[in-house]
Amino acid sequence: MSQRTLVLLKPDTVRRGLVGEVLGRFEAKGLSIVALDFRTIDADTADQHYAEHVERDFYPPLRDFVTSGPLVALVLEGDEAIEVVRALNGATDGRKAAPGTIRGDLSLSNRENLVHGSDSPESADREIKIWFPDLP
Ligand code: RTP
Ligand code: MG
Repeated sequence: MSQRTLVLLKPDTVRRGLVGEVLGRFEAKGLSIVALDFRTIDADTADQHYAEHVERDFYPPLRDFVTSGPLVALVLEGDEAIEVVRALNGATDGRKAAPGTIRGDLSLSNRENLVHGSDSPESADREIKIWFPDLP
């Protein structure tokens, strides 16, 4: 079933010059870009996006990280896009993520792990409205 998912190429991806590499993996997989924007977010937007995590101990440094510079926000579409993107991203902790995944190949951090992908259809709907409220 075709789905849409909200993906972030977090500020570490931009800083490290890996936007092309990471975006290329999603495109090569066959997912379609239906929205894409390069932007720097403020703390309020970070809090909205990470609403489920705002009370966690790890959230303050995560908020500092995601607001630390420009990122690339995009909506990808394709068959089972939500699960497919999460599989391509790999496990949260780059040190433990499997080789062949974006995080497994390119990240050595549990926080600076390059990418975000929505974790369910409900999350995807919620997140797409936050980042791309005008997307039809
Ligand atoms: P994401 O939401 O970014 O796709 O990542 P995820 O589902 O694999 O991980 P999640 O549990 O939703 O965590 C969101 C982001 O918070 C940072 N994080 N830091 N213990 C820590 O220091 C810690 N745990 C998570 C990561 O950037 C993670 O992607
Ligand atoms: Mg998550």
